[in-house]
Amino acid sequence: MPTSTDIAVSIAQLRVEINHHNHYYYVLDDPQIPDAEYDRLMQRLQALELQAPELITPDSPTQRVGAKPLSGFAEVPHAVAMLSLDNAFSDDDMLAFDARVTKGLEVDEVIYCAEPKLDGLAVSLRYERGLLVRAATRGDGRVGEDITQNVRTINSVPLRLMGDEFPPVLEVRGEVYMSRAGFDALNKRQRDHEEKPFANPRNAAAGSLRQLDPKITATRPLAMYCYGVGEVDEALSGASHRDILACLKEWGLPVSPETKEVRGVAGCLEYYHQIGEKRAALPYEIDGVVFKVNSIRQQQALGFVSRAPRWAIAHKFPAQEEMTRLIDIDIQVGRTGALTPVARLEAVFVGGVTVTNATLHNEDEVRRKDVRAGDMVVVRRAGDVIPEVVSVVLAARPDDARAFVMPTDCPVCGSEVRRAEGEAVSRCSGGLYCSAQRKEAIKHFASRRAMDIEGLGDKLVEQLVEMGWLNSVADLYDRSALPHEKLAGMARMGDKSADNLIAAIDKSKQTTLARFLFSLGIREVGQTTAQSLANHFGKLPAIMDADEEALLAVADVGPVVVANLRAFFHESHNREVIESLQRLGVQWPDVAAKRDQPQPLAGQIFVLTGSMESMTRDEAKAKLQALGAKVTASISKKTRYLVVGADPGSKRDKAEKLGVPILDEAALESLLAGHSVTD
Ligand code: I6G
Repeated sequence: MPTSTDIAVSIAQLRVEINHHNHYYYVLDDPQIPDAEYDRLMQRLQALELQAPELITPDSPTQRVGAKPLSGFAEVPHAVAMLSLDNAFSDDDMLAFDARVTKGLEVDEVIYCAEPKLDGLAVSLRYERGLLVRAATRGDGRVGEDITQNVRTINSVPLRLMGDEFPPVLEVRGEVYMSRAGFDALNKRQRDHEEKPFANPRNAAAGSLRQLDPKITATRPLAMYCYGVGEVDEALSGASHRDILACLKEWGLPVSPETKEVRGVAGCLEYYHQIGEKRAALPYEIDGVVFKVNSIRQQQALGFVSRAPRWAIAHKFPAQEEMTRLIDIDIQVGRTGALTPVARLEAVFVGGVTVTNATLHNEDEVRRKDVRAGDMVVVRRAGDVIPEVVSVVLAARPDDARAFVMPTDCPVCGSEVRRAEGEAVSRCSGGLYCSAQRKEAIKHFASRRAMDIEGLGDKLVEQLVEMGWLNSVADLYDRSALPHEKLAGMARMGDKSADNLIAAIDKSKQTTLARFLFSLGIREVGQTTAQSLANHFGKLPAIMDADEEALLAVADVGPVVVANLRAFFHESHNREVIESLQRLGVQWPDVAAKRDQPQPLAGQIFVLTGSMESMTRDEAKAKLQALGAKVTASISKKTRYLVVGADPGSKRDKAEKLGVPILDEAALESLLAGHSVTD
């Protein structure tokens, strides 16, 4: 029978151990033990605390969630005001800021500390003798709201600081945010429960922090990065902002790994452009970069103007959301006949480009957002993502706004529009009779990842289809259907371009089975599935005639893909097109079917980054897949190898952080040649 002292000792040890693993998992992104082992530690602690409830303290890792719902948020005055930042919207604004700083300090050049500006919510954490006692929103800068119970549920926020070097009173300022992946998962959950999804990660983070019931906040994937301090009752060691961040990190607080010292305004602008390029690959949204004069002495010399420091500035990226008028809702018919409602907009500059169209996804989305022609809408364009209508500004709705009705006939070919039960998408039933579907099918067929016909751009395909000269992909290879003169006579073509295009078409005749299958544009058959089918069956006739059971035996192939494959190959028109293509010279070597081929990389996940010299990334991917490997776009703990070419970008950093082994091009070639590599 353990004594009460034994229990107290075990509890103390478990708390230290769990806090250590929390820090590695949530703050350093570098888990040290499997999740199941962590869960076991937590369960053991819970069991011991149940035996000795008098030993439960507020900083125990079991106590993150558990507080009762509040009836409202109490006010919290900030001992040191939470300031705002001045903004710079251009390089010129940055030059002007730097000129003010250097002039004020009477120096030629300043060292700045740079870090991304997260698109989240500013909060202040108050630690007393290392314990988290209060968390508050910024509010109006002088008085915020008490959100302690909610912030306690954020796993990357320590309930107790690490070590014992921290000042007795320490207020830490930072930004609470939601990662993109967390946001997507939350919105999926919201939709599954028929609840309203959030418009963007910032709104989701704000909504989650302002929950009166901390149990709800605990289910929300929030995180935090700290960027500075408020009230501190002992001078912090260190002469620079960077030193302060290093202290915060040492005490277990999360600090952005992107933080960097830069020299002068040139260094600031370089950092801004580098982060801008990395922006879409970051796991969270940012809306700019913050630059701070690094030396604390220089910060003090510069001081403040009204409510912003003179020594800091936020260099903002172009806004990703703007308001504009929705003129009308058009219908776009895609390759598979899907009818997509598209908003035609009054031109608006958003996310760094002028946008005139934005997707509305499908009929249900239009209804859910209640978007009507004539409305003022919020348009979002993030990175290279297709612009979308996020929401309607209902207060600005005109009396004559027109509701959307999905047409019953295809606006391009007049065929009946059908919406299958349980599906969100309405489709034109015209198949390749519909010129819109034909255009898209041919564009897909010719695209780089499919038959790779260089010089056959989208506009040219559209014109050729409209002229009635290109009715099927087989016509591309048939010089009697599409002779040199016709091609040369098209807008922006001529003899030379027609020659080049015909040479590119001829070159594409030598292809691979996987590419050919992918180029057919069968629904849900992407590159990976096409490669799996090619690896498994080796020959096209075997795929065309495979029954359901045989198809289901292929990796990555489920009932939906089986149904699509069977429907496609059942269609006599499709078989005829394939026959014509082969008759006109399209060919590929048979692949050794899976049963004859070794799969030494089966079950291993690879990620490719950077450009390679001896092969393209697509070729490397195909070769890896042929050996059974799975090739994915993003790195996780499950990744077996990251293959890096030249200019690898942020994936390399992530791999190093997660301990994923890295292969260079030579090692990849050696692996593909059947040699083993050492991690
Ligand atoms: O709102 C903010 C975001 C990020 C900040 C900030 C920051 O540093 C990375 N820094 C300061 C000093 C302030 N607001 C006032």
